[in-house]
Amino acid sequence: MGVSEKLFEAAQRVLPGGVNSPVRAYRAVKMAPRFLTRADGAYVYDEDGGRYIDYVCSWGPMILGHNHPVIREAVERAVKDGLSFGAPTRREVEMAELMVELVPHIEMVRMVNSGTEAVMSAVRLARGATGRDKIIKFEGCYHGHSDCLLVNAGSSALAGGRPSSAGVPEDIVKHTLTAQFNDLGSVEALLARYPGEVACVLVEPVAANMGVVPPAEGFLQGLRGLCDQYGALLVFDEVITGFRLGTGGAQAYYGVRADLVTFGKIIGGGMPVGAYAGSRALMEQVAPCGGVYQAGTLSGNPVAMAAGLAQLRYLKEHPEVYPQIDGYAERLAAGMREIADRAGVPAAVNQTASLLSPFFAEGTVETFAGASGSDLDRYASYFAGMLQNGVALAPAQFEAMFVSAAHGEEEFERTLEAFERVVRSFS
Ligand code: KE4
Repeated sequence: MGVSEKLFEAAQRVLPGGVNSPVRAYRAVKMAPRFLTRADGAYVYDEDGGRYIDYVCSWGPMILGHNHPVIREAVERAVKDGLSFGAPTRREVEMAELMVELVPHIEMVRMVNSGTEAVMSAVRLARGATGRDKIIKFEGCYHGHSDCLLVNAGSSALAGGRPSSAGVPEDIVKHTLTAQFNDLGSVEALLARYPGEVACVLVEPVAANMGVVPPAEGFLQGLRGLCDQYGALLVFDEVITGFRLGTGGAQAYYGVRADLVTFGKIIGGGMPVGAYAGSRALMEQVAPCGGVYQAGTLSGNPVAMAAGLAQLRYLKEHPEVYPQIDGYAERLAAGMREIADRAGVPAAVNQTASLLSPFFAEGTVETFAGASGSDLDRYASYFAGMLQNGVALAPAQFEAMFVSAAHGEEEFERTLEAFERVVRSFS
């Protein structure tokens, strides 16, 4: 028994499922999780001496690769001045000013500590600002674990076979309506059925918690039009796409204005940071200047702000990162498609910017039904095979592969070699 297995046994005695977040338990791939010791560049290292090309990237934050010196040194400098004050600091102003500068259509930002908090708060603000109770989300999209959003959720809620959660009262979720991603008709039907009652339409602009499913041509523009028609707010959950599709995120990438935008992951540089943002008219309805309450002991934490600022400033000063990582992902997806075709193994590889997902399915995957209808057992075999070949992927189909600026030609070649070995074993 290896060290990871031994640690997992100990972990399961004191941590639910042995983990602090369900997807890490590897249940969807039916094996004991790798316990990591460190990460550097494009690689992670486990307790048994394993070294893996990493496409989890901490679920998105590590866009520059792990242990980037610019971020590490910013944190090392910050910790010398203290870890947390519970008081306003210069860095929080600089962080908000930088986000307002880089992200279109936002005038104010509120920092929180996770994507969950960001989306939960944005939904509360949408409800407070409109005086309406209902919200529309999409089946298979995941927005963190706040009660009203654990309905038909994606990510590990879906992988665990519980897209809705125990412990959430019916009274809470009765206002959460579910539409189908890439199906504008399903959205309009709900808006028309509940005229004047829907506070917001909440969407991942690129669905990345059912695997990666890009928005169909006109879908996001259509949501904007429907929200304007019915007086609902359009909320882009950019916890994954924020600063991933470019410094302007999905609003810039697709040219669609959202009323509220949520962030996480990349803006923390690996530290616990989330944020929500919007117009001054909306954001000044948040306490202490408005009636929508939200607070947090560690919100805007000075060390976390140092990490986030270092990463965002680097991305602003090095725009070449984006065509680099997008180009890598595009080439990798093309190579994977070619290999699967040659091996006669049905696979759909979706890719948007530096996000990609292979699905083992016939034809294309453009909806939640397509994603959830793919061969999940084959994904589990694929995951295990890639791990054996030194490539660490998301341990569940309903996640994304994340490319970082540290992934280079050697990693590219080795990833495709591993993919070919594994896929050939299926044919
Ligand atoms: P966190 O509370 O995990 O920081 O963010 C929640 C969240 C909100 N919105 C989107 C679009 C997200 O993808 C997430 C979290 N993503 C998952 C991975 N799919 C985090 C990994 C995990 O749950 O351990």
